Amino acid sequence: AIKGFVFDLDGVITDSAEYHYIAWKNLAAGLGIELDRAFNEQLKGISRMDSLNRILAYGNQSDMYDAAQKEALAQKKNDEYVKLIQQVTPADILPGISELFADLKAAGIRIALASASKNGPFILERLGLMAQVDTIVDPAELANGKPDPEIFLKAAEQLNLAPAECVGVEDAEAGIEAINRAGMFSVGVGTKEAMKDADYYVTSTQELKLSEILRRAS
Ligand code: B16
Ligand code: MG
Repeated sequence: AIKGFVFDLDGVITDSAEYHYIAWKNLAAGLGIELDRAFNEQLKGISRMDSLNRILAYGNQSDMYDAAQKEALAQKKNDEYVKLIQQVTPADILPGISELFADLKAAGIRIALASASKNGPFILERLGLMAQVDTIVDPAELANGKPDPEIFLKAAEQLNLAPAECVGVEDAEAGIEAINRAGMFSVGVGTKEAMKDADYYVTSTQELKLSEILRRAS
């Protein structure tokens, strides 16, 4: 039986991707690299430093900065991102998520957060959802980012559950791969094409219904 749900944050609980995009776009522009939304898709679910590395590669600037300079660039992006997320309120919870959380609580199913974002706890706090989340994986403690299954395996461990007792919910292709490799039932939010490897997918968070997910997962 399913006893835990493991959620990605950005793109599933709230749309912080837009703020990541603005902050990366501005940083890249300062380096003479122009980013668009299509490219931004590749940054979803990817850690801060991996995102910077992809942007530098995209601009053919991979060898132009040493580790310390890259740290400074990543820090600069994060400073702007942190400023932007100060505006987050409970109104920014994506449609259907509050209802899903309430249904999970009522069913006695525990909730974990598996976000690559080091700003995850701050955003949950701003959304007013901190009290409803049972455990949060600290991305700073992970050796490998998504699509490696580590973050989802850690979430199951923190919930004291076997991966097979958990459902993972993601909007990124790398995230679905991570859930599948962890041995959880994967639920995707996105297009059919992007979510082709998900065990079950919906096109918007509004369609995430506990009864339907449990029916599919069993
Ligand atoms: P930070 P998720 C991810 O969140 C974002 O999708 C990704 O764009 C971001 O680079 C990453 O978190 C790291 O975030 O710079 O705040 O530590 O989708 O895993 O919830
Ligand atoms: Mg995401």
